[in-house]
Amino acid sequence: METTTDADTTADQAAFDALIAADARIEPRDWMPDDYRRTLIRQMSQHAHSEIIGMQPEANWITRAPSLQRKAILMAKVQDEAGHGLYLYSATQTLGITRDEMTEQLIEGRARYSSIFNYPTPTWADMGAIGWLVDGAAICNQVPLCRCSYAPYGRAMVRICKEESFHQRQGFEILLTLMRGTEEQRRMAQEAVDRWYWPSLMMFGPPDDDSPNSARSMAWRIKRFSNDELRRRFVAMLVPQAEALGVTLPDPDLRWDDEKQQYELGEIDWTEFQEVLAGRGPCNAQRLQRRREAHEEGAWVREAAAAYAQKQHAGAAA
Ligand code: FAQ
Repeated sequence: METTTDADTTADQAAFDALIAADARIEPRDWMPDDYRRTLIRQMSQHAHSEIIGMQPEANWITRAPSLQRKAILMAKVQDEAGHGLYLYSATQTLGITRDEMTEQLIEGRARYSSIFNYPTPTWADMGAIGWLVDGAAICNQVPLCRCSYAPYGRAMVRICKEESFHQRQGFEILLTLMRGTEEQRRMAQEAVDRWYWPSLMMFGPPDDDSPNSARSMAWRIKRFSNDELRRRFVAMLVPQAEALGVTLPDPDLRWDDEKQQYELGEIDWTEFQEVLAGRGPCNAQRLQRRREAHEEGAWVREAAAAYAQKQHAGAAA
């Protein structure tokens, strides 16, 4: 039996540190510190859960989309989110956790998923605001993750980001169509932007001073930029787009600081963020309940797939 000595571990750690310092990639079979593995499992599984729970606010509008074309586009988008969840679960499994364990953590309410998916979607304009703001925030956060030091995560993010770019444009286009419509449609678009703007800023996580994981994740090159830096980049991207749309970003304190060459944002309501994280957002209970039901309703599919796989395996072995 092989035993691991202190000398082995020190050499492994040195090899890992050298890879990180060289900005190279860590592959699943490479040695990695336990905390690095745990951090990745935490972030990647939360990310996967977000994609899966994130299907719900938009799926809510598939039957009520205003035209056949809008319905087809929305269905494709929601299916893309399912695909993102699946790549991310697969990538997370390379770290030694099973899909069943992750699913259990989610449906038992022990896992986090993005705060943003606990808000309701009362009008069609919310589909535009989600695409423009939520997918826009996702792109700003996730493009740097394409260079994440853990290779399977980075590879999954490349494809995901391409699809998110399409999602953001379709959201922008929904809002543009509404803004070129009637007075009532313009009001509907502005109200949806008012609803989603602040929650989309919260997607980037707590302020840097209050972000316990950032420093280590940045040293490990999992995260490349801090939460506040990405949040500011996102707002800088939104400002000219809001102007093109003719919508107002609902932050009277938003201003360009010429000296710092960056936007200064108004105060974010971090109490609201903490409430949503604690499970007390507008839709937390409903989202989890729906996920649990879907899991139970899907039991026969899992059983059938397992029986089929067993049959194939028996056939191949005969
Ligand atoms: N919601 O120390 P930090 C999408 C937690 S996908 C809930 O700063 P970290 C596509 C955090 O987990 C959206 N919890 O943590 C789509 C930690 O708690 P823990 C999802 C949050 O990890 C579009 C604690 O607060 N994207 O939108 C949130 O360094 C449309 C302290 O925070 C990703 O997951 C939050 N917003 O930075 C789908 C991207 N923020 O675990 C459908 C990958 C923070 O210690 C429709 N993730 N927390 O108990 C990341 O980049 C990072 O994990 C951050 C947080 C930036 C989210």
